[in-house]
Amino acid sequence: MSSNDPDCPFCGIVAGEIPGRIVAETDRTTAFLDANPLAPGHTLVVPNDHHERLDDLGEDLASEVFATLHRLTPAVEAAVDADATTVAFNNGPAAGQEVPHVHGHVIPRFSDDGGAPIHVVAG
Ligand code: D5M
Repeated sequence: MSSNDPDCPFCGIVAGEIPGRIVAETDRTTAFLDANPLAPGHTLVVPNDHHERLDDLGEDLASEVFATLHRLTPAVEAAVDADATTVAFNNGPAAGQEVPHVHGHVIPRFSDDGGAPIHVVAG
């Protein structure tokens, strides 16, 4: 059984009701390109079920989200010939989380991009 929020854009992408550039899927997770990328190849990984915060996930689902991030990160890096990646979650509105559906950011980094910490805040 999956839980879905009709007002959530990421639930819409997972359900195929909102256009999304999906790059990977497992039974319980989906990865798609960020619509407002901080670097070429910026990808988001979400649990298919709607949960607002990381701490709302059961340990099994949290592990599956991390496993997808773990597999995807080198693939994203290779796809855009990046030198590194920033992998991050904004967990709650005070941390800059704008879409209330858990998502991990995979942001390609390049040796000439300055190496500054990225503040993963939309807008
Ligand atoms: O990051 C939310 C991220 O989600 C931000 O980088 C833009 C992205 N976003 C918002 N709507 C969409 C859709 N429809 N497709 C793809 N990407 C999207 P946060 O950590 O919540 O600040």
